Amino acid sequence: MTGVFVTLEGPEGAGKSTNLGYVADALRRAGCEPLLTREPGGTPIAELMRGILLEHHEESMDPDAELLLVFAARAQHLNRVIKPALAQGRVVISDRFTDATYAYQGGGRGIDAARIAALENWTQGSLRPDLTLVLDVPVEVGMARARARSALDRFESEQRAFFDAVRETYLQRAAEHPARYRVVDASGELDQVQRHLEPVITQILERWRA
Ligand code: Z5A
Repeated sequence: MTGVFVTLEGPEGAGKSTNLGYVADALRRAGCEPLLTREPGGTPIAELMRGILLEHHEESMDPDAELLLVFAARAQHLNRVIKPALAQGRVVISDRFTDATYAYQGGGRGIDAARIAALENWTQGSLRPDLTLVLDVPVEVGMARARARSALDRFESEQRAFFDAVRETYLQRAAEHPARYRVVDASGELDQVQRHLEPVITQILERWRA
């Protein structure tokens, strides 16, 4: 693998999509054309699985089924899109990846992290992101943004304790592995958040050129 694998994470309403565009534009101006993708999803088959995960259903989804579906979509995405692009030396930026599984299925649903780690190792082997950007917002700020934007999906309709656990898990993982994570305060005005992203953009470019 010669490319650079960057993942963007954070709770609801953190502004991942908005800031993904900002980072990508900055990279392009520097002559680097990143591959932008997302999870769940990123290929036609994985996008079908995303629909099942995000839509509301009359039947409640079993947490194990949810976890396995997340990793099924990831296997498709990783093998069809991410790995080939990294092999070509590209910068790949994924809007969410396995940290979201630890945060939502682990923190939110209460699934043991060891079970998630077993699936992570099985699906990814030794592949991990080179850099993970966590856009952090207090739950009430993020949920207010999500509500103002559109109808709430199956995850966004969860209770407050679920979102507290999601945020806490992200921050805990970032604290445990500081070399891979950059936590950016995403609660302020957009231009302020984007100023905090400048060192991250520099870091991505340095790795890409190395
Ligand atoms: N999920 C999972 O459970 N397990 C997994 O392993 C994975 C995912 C990979 C879909 O993800 C769901 O899948 C997700 C977890 C679960 N839960 N949900 N929902 P998603 O990433 O596609 O969904 P999302 O969290 O809703 O992401 P998003 O659409 O990218 O939203 P966002 O991060 O909040 O970004 P945004 O659209 O850029 O911002 C939201 C709004 O806030 C928008 O109107 C912006 O204009 C506004 N905004 C953004 N920044 C600011 C600032 N700074 N000030 C004011 N307003 C702002």
